Amino acid sequence: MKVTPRILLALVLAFGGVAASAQPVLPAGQVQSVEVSGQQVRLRTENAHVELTVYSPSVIRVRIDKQQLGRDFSYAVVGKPVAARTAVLDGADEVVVTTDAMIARVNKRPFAITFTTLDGKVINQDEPGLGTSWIGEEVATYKKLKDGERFIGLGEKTGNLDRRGSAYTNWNTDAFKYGTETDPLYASVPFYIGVHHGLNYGIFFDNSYQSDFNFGASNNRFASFSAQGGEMNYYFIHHPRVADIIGSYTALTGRMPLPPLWSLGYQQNRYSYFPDTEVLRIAQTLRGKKIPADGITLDIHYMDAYKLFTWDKTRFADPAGMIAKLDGMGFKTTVIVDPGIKVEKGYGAHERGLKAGIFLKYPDGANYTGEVWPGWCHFPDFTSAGGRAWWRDEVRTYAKAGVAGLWNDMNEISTWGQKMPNNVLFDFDGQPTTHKQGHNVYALEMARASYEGMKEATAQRPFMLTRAGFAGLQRYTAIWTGDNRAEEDHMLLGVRLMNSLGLSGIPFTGMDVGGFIGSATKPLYGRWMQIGAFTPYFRNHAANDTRSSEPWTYGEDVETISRNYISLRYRLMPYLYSAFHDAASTGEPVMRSLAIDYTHDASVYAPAFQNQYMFGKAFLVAPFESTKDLAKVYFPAGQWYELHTDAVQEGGQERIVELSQARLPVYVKAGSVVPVQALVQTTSEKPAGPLALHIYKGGAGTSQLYYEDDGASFAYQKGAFYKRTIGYDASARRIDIGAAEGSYKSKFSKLQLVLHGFGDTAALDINGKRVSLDSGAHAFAGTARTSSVIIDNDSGKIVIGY
Ligand code: NBV
Repeated sequence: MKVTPRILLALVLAFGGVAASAQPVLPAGQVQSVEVSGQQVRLRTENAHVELTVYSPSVIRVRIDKQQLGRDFSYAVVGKPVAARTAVLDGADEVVVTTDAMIARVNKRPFAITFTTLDGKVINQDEPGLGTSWIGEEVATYKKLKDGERFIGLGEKTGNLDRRGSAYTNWNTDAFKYGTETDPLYASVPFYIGVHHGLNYGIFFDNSYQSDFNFGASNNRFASFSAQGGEMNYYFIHHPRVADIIGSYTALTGRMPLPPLWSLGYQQNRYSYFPDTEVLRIAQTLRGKKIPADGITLDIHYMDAYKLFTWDKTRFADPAGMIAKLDGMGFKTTVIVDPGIKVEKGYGAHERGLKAGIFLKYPDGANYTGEVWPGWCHFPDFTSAGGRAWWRDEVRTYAKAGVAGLWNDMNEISTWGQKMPNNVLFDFDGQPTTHKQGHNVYALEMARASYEGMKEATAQRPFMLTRAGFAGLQRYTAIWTGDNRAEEDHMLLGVRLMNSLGLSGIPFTGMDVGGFIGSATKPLYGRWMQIGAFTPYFRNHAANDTRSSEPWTYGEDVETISRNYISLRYRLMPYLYSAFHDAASTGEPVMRSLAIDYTHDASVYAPAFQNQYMFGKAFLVAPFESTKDLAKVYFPAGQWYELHTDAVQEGGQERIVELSQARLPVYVKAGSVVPVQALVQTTSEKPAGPLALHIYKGGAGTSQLYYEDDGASFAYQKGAFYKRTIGYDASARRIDIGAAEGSYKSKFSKLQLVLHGFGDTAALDINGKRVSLDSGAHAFAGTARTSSVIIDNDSGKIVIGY
């Protein structure tokens, strides 16, 4: 056929896609058709297929692809859409989707989405000229930058709390010795929160390919997110409170199950403690020196030649015996697990893996071989049901020996810092794909297999720690921030990393306290221990070529500081466990960046104050370098009690505070109720005396849930818990201690009130009874006063008397 210009034109019109794909940047183009079904709207644009789904009044999902939308599959998302009133209006110029909480307006020419509040305020909108487009297989959505817009979250990312002006990449990386600006690090959480003009929203980009986020870096026009393959697939979340955005995000990606109580205790770690006698010596020294602790962790040297699921029998002749001894002393044992399985004839795990055919493979069916600790290794495919099942079986050997926790390391996958070939195939649960899509979810699925395996084998709550991960990792595991350095700025960076992880739905976080690489100075170590006591996962760790780093190795002063702060944490255990219970039920983090509760207060983003955070809802922690004598602390709105002196500080201002090596600046928010117990040396010890409820006068009327259970099993899911809500209303001078709920018998037979700042209060209404605070020996005059007001837990009676 002779191709005339007319035929050519017809061809171009008929195969618009062919012509369009010749464009260097392919836009979604104009909307051509609209189809509405219930809570879903499907659109066909010139170059794309689009689907908007209302997941809840506050969550709208957007899927966009060049092809027909494919299998709807995600390792991150476990939440399903809920019935939500949805009105869809298909007009000439736009499609308007209205829920009870927000409006999505889809412009038709060209395709672009604007999200508004119900009264029309723009929360977030596609950059009108850029929208969603492709460069080859790379898909990107561009959002218009708003004046003063800030960006927070995005998981384990270095840099400032406010990420405006920065760009980041999500590609899980073994970032040994990372710097304070290094990106990417180990874990990827493609979820961020935008804040401007009193409005907040969250965007979760559920795509496991390498993704890039640009928050107005090297441009003043847009914030964008892109991935090297796959769909544009994001969830837009809007709530007036950041806490609720995290709530909706974790309704989608899941929440942390309650961890075992012991894992909130202090953990002593080193690369590596061996042989068994050394492990026991460390445990005995902690006990002897009255430094409370609950966990000991075994790094790679417990294995025989780094072969997973084996023990070096010269170092650990009787692992079960040693673990039992540790258990008897109130220590739980965690062991490290790496995904690399040594290629070696006769090595059981390798042979069984080969037989089960569960290792990652090249397209020609040969197993992929990469080099790591044990030498050349094969790697289980955790994205296959078979791979996970195989791993679950293998980890039983640890459960059998009495191991209580698994520490999932090197799971980026790290092969000596080398890049794994992209043609390695991942099963991706039945839809084989390449390393490009599988890489970022590998660690998430490893943690899942480890968690499920240990749970099946022990029927107890297992403790899990991971280095790498993806959105949703909180369903299975805690995370720590990898190989940091024993440097002042790293300590503070660790705080920011954890604050950011908390904003990103991950409440159980830790850092190597004391620093992994290099050796800390005495003051730095002391300060780090103080801060560590106010972080969710509190573990001291150090690399193999560093000096000993146990709390007693830095001299008496530092030992005392460490003991004091670890002991403080143990006294606060009832508060901390309740905060973990909150996190497990709401998704809100334990370590709360001030951006959560004081979102629109510009000061919280100031570089000088951005490291400050709330530990639970009561404590304001202001971490500083150990080298400083003076520092500025920002006190957000409200009133704040200095933890040790009860001195009251008015909020809404900054103050210069004097620093000392012995004290970390910590303040308690007025109106807080803080449950405290007597000192114990391990969480397995029963605390003596009553549970003291410390109440700090002031605030706007609060309630605190006190929660307790056996701390180990899943019986709490069947009602075996004990909880009470303690309400405190300062203006009404009322304290209401709610009835005990649940079938679990509290370990405290009595509750006691400790009142702070009530010196000028004559009387309080306690559970409807007027109690004079003036009578008797001025029981409540001055600062903290312990009452004789007792709630008898055993009889259920509230006995108020002197
Ligand atoms: O297993 C040894 C280390 C471990 O101590 C550390 O915490 C991990 O982040 N591991 C990395 C292996 C490589 C260390 C150079």
